[in-house]
Amino acid sequence: MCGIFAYLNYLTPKTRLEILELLVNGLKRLEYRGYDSAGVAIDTPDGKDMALVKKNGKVKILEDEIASRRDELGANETVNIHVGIAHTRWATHGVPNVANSHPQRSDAGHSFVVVHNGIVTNYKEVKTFLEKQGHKFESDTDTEIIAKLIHHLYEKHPTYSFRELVEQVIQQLEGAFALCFKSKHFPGECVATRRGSPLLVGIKTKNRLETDHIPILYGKDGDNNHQEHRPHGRGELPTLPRSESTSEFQPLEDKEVEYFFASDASAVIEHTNRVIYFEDYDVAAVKDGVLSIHRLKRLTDDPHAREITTLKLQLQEIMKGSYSYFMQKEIFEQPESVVNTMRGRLNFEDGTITLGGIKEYIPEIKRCRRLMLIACGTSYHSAVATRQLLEELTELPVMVELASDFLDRTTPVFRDDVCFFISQSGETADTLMALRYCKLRGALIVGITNTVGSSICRESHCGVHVNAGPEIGVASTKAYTSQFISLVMFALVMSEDRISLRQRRHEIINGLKQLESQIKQVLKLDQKVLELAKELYNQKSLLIMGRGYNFATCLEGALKVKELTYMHSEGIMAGELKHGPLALIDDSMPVMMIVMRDPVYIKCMNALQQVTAREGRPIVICEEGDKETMSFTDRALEVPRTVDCLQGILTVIPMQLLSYHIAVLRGCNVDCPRNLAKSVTVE
Ligand code: G6Q
Ligand code: GLU
Repeated sequence: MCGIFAYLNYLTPKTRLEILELLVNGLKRLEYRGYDSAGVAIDTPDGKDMALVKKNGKVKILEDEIASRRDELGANETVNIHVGIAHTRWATHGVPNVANSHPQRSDAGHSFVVVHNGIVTNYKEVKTFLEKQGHKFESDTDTEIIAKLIHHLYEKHPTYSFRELVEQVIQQLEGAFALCFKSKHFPGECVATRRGSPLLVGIKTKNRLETDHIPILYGKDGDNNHQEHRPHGRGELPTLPRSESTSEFQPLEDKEVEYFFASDASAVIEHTNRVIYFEDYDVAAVKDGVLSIHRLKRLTDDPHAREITTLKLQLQEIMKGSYSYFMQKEIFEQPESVVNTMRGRLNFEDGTITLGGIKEYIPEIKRCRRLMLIACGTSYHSAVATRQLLEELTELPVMVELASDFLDRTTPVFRDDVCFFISQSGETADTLMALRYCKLRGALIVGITNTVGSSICRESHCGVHVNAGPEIGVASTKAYTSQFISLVMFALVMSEDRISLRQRRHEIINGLKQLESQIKQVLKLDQKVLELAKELYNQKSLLIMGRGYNFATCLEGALKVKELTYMHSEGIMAGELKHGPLALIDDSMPVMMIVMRDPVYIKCMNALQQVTAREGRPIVICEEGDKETMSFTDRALEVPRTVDCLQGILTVIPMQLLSYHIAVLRGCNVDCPRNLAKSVTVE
């Protein structure tokens, strides 16, 4: 989804050009999240106004525009204290264009500007109210009401601080947001807040910070915080309680400081590894170089402070390295990423598995009524891929659900259900909504995420970090194989005291041990896959068939082909062939079939024969050296044999490579396919 980036330098002189470069670079780091337009706001050289530069399309276009306006923007001038805010927008309200892109402003004089990630659901009511007050709107966004509302409140309460004004504003807003404000009336100050969308701040000081936490200031009288205050239908906005600072506040030791507000750490890591992840309802304000975090109301389990986290992430981890695309890099990282998922958890010596994040909950999980695996897209496929093994090793009913559909059905959920939420980003709105739905009904919530500190992570009772490392390509690859392995490890933990399953567990653990070298072997198919891609890239459609443990590979392979190449592709359960899809088969329909020597081998062979009997010429993914299967085709991709329930990890990789190569050959944007976003924070 969109990206927020703001930069505040306090007593750390920078030229305007440096500031603009910093802002644009911040946006570039967030590009992978998906967006359609971009913009920045900085002070004008005379310090009396603001300059907004906004462009439709890529950050590069914004960068070129900034370069062409260098003189007007006073690029060479140095400033000691300054706030710049920047944004990549993924339109939800109003088409992508300059007027709708952010920053959105309060008025032509730029009293206040704001960047926003999310959706304000009651924007219409607020807009009607503001229009009645004489405010003229210039965009179709929901965001613009925020800029106008803060201006309105400022005029009404001229003594309020910037932070207090933001607190007043957010109490009028419904929906999800991360916001960053800048104001002409509060030079050198920046206020940021969130509710439902991610936001963090990176802190850079000359000397190491003395403190590892920032105390939270709670409003003295915040009890009205949860009341609904809708401006519509009233003559004026209600005045809400002001939170007050207290003397407890300890400023940072260093005077010279830089702050980087961002939607995620990838935009911050090249500047500092010291960050604070904000929680919903936090209002963070920087004034006179001092950061303070406020909340209007203190809940019983609220902490006294927000911790400053030291990020372990290295910049090169989020850079492309020698690969042409992030997706390609991520496919080739899988020998290491699968090991990272198992590291410190699976002891191959004695066959024990410890999942620290859910250890204490295992007895409770063992007593549950059923397991529910809930996710979207690729993450959903990892649930499909492991369902059979989970059923086998836990002997519990296992439901696998698409988060959106699960919510549409208002599915019954009970206190003795255990609900897994699988998400690479940990921010997917559908998955998060389903999580909250299940939590409300008393189920145990287990998060399986790749993003530490993400919303799903924080809102789960317990969970497993898949530890695949940052995944930047919008098409998920290494996160999938790591999610797969995390769920396999969970199944193994659930069956550790079952004597009858000892042999099976041993076989699986052994299979996991071989994965690193087997994945390396599969990756050697790259050239061969490229040749196949050359045959296929002009086709309109690609059918991918399989069943049993490899059905998930068909779904995931087809999703990869669709999203990356814009070709039609469908994953077909081979058992369903004769119930319809067989009608599609002729000598020109491109078909791939996955045929492994597992319990459904004979059935897969039947399907293969049915296809070849209709003059289909399938490309087969089969086990290394399986001459019998290969006798039905002239094009086979041979993958090493592993234990049946892990085979899907090895069969999905040729599909990842194939979709990648077809996308390159078709000239598609591999890392940012059209219309898609890495982190889908709207339902
Ligand atoms: C797949 C896409 C997409 C993704 C979902 C769920 O290649 O990236 O299908 O898997 O949008 O995202 P999360 O795993 O982040 O919840
Ligand atoms: N809802 C806002 C808009 O459409 C923000 C979208 C976003 O998250 O980028 O402008």
